Amino acid sequence: MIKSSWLGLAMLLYAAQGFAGEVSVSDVWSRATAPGQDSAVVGLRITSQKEARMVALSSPAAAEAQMHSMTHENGMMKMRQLDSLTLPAKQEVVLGAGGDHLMLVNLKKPLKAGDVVPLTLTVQFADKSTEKVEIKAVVQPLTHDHQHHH
Ligand SMILES: [Cu+2]
Repeated sequence: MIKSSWLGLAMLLYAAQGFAGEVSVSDVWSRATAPGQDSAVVGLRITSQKEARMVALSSPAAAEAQMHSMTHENGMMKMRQLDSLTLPAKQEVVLGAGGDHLMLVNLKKPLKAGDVVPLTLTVQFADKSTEKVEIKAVVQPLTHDHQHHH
């Protein structure tokens, strides 16, 4: 009995961290929405053992989930939707720390601190095979210094 519940817990942790085959994901976060805000940034750390590209993502929490890049042009912050994100082999890619990030667009309801938002990432390898990675973003409190304007 004890053995099986430990196994259950281990499997739960395994799933929560999003380890699936070649791709591992950790530190998945989003941020509570301000009143009237209907999009939210998602950050994470992702490592693929083989060279790959993130080609799609989706979440039941939003009408759309997108990959974005953020650049500064003429003193203005600009976000651009990306078709894919490159994942070099065995190299951790950090999303959400000021540059490339994921974005939930047209949220079905506001995000509150402590909410858990499921997402599905689709990663494609050089041989065109794909892997789906199920992850869960933990919603952090809205703070001033991390505001992400769209
Ligand atoms: Cu964005």
